[in-house]
Amino acid sequence: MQAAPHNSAPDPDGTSEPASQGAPIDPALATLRRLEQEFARILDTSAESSAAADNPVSDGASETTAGEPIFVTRPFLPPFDEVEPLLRRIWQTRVLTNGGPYHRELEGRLRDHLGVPQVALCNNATTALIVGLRSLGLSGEVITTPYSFVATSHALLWSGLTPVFVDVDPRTLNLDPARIEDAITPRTSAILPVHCYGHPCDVEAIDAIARRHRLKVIYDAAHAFGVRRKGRSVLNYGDLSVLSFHATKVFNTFEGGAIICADPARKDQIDKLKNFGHDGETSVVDVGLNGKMSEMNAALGLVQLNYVDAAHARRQAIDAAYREGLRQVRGVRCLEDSGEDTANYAYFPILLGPDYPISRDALNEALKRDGIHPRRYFYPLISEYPMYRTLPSARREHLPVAAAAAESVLCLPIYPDLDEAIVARIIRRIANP
Ligand code: T4K
Repeated sequence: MQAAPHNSAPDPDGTSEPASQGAPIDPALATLRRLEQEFARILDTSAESSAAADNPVSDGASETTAGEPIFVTRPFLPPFDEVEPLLRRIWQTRVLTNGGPYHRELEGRLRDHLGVPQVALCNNATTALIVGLRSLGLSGEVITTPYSFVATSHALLWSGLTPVFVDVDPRTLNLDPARIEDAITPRTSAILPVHCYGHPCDVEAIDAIARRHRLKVIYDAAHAFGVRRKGRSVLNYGDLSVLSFHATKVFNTFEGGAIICADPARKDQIDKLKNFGHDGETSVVDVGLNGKMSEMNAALGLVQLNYVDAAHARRQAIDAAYREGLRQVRGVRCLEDSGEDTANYAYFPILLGPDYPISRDALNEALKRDGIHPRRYFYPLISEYPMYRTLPSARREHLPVAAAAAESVLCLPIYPDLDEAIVARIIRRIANP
């Protein structure tokens, strides 16, 4: 944890008097500051300084030190002292992988934490998608979104499946259910939607279409850890959901992922697929791969889970501060929630309209000159990469909403220990480009 001394942010535009002198610029920033202090207390400073000494990624010299770049995200790390005993245990037992005790414990804790029936841990979400697709026995075409990280469609190509791109809903930037049925052909076997930025898809509409046409649904839920809708986890929709625990995600195990499913028999099949297809020492039942999570990653996950609620509160406060600060800025639209009752604040995308004074790319460059590094997630569209662009469904005229979003979106920095003064500074810079 970076226990940042407040108000030490560089202020290249020289307009930061209120925040840089310690007075928050609005109530949302005041809440953010309070939670920042609570969060620092939760993460006990002695553990923090040993972590800082041992690991440059958690360097106690905070991002608010003048000149340090501020990235779109910075992985959360728990106090190293709390991880160490679990690592020692691994050294004692020499159980390093292949479904060891930490792996089993983390699956159980995640089931409870997320409120889902079955969790199969994997080494990352990309492998988990490939394993999940294999488990469903798909063939032919799969309907998916072009507005995502490229791993979503790459998993289809690795599985010998053809992506069919369908445009997104302008309100949520998730796959638009109203356009799915037109894309269904006799070759369609499944739908692969993405809960983009952690905002749920229209899961009821998608599941109804899938039932009508006897299609499988596998949600790419890489961004959707902890998201709940109508009182239940969004991961409980469809046949499968796939989570990412990559360093940049709200819950990280350095690298990692998981497949969520309802049925113990399906989990058993997935567990075999992620272990080369082995079913016992001398039996191989399918063309599996190595998708297992190691004990080291699982141990880290167990400690991380103790901090997800505090980290969530900080993300929520940062989200609120951005929304409040950008509310009056002409030409800036903050993407709204899409019906979740628990959001996870994984990303903070803004969309710049024609009435914003400069282009998205010009703002991106201006922020970078100030040491702030937002990201254009998701630009370019997946459908524009060379291995996809010749597909008929990749034509831009079929994907106008996604194409417009890719040209106008900027994801602002959001992570639990992002300093309130930096948030204020980003808001000011966007308001005065
Ligand atoms: N489906 C969806 C919808 C996804 O978004 C993703 C991954 C996947 C599937 C596949 O999940 P995994 O197989 O990875 O589990 C990042 C991530 O690498 C990728 O996991 C993520 N989505 C995607 C949206 O973003 P990059 O190339 O933008 O990441 P990178 O390395 O530039 O990191 C962004 C910033 O984070 C850096 O500027 C600094 C900071 N950072 C990053 C890392 C890795 C750190 O401070 N420390 C770190 O260790 O792709």
